[in-house]
Amino acid sequence: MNKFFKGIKKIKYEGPDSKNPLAFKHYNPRAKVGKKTMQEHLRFSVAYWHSFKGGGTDPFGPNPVYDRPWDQASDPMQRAEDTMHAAFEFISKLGAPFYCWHDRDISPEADTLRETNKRLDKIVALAGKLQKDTGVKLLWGTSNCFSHERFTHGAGTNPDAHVFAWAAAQIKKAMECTLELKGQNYVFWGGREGYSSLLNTNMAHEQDQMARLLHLAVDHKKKIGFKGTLLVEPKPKEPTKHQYDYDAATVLSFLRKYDLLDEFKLNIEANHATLAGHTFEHDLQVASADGKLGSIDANRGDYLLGWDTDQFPTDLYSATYAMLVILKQGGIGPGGINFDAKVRRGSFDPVDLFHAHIGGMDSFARGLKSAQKIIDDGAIDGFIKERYASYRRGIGKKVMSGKATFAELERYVHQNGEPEKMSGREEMLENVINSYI
Ligand code: XLS
Ligand code: CA
Ligand code: CA
Repeated sequence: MNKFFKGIKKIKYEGPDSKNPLAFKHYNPRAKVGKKTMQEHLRFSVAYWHSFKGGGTDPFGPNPVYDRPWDQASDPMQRAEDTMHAAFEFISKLGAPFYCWHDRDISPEADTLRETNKRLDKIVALAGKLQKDTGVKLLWGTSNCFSHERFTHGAGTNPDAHVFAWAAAQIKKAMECTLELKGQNYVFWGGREGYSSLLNTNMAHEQDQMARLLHLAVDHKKKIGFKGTLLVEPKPKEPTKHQYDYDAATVLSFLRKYDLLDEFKLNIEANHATLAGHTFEHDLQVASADGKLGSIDANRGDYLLGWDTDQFPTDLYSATYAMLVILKQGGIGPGGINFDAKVRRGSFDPVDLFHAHIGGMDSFARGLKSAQKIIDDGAIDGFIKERYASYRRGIGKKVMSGKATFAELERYVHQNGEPEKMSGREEMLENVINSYI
């Protein structure tokens, strides 16, 4: 396997002092942090679409600019096979344990669903062989129900039931392919499940439709014996004006309303959280607090740009805050940390894919090490525990046990007057975080 990334050897861990740009400085897969190895903690995954199918196009430059020798053959199936070989060469050399795909990234659509599925079967067989040869595993599969023109007005939320049927048929097959490749999760991202204008939209109906689609997916999961986790990935907008899966809190209440909460977890993407007006760690925390943080897309946005730039993560604070949430909930598995990220348009060389992933993996490795130390030292947790101490005794304990009444709380205030002021110590806590980074 040395065809598309010639001259690049397996990326090794060389330690923080290394000046080799094609080496890890912090990600040492076998090194232990706490009770697990870094590889077990971080479960890194490479996104097939951005890294192998993306062309670096943007709204002002519709023609591809990336140099991608594997995506050149005139026959689309040859292109798909070459791309699969390139992907496994890249992922093995990088040393990421996982990858993930949309059905239409790995195999091109044909004229009929029957023919499309046949193509998919052929490519899935190749992927299965390459997974076996390399040991790379499938973190998740998903269905692209947003690029084809039939999905212009949505997939599961389309006003036309014929399109709903198409989405269902496509998801059915993608779930089966995910099972075939022993995928550990299956993702639902509603790229066009929202609206462009309220003037032509029956919102309540569309949400009922979406819930129907997810219930059908749960039924099919059980029918085929897929044991992986079903994940919904929130995103607020773009290209739609509004997507129903706006953010973690919205998705959780949607799942609760439609009796789907037991069957799903969330895949939280950094950039989608910021587009929703939150920090990454906010949405991670919202999902985790409900026991529903299933997986992560670690790509970030640019705070000066209002769209989904899907950049590789390099911010050590963000990585540390993310790892704090993950460690506190006991890990991210069977989900992982997926780089749903693309190199910038100007970074068109294949080697740039290595630089980008190495940077992302090293950032999260540093985040992991800092977060573990912060937790081991009780540097933040001790403060938080103390802050809520009044709920573990006296009147607070009674409140939490559900035994206090309004009348009793009123009596308490009459007897005890004003509470003592307590500082939140934000600046001190920020300094504590700085001392670990
Ligand atoms: C796009 C989404 C997409 C999902 C998978 O913004 O992030 O890539 O992760 O469909
Ligand atoms: Ca994503
Ligand atoms: Ca994105």
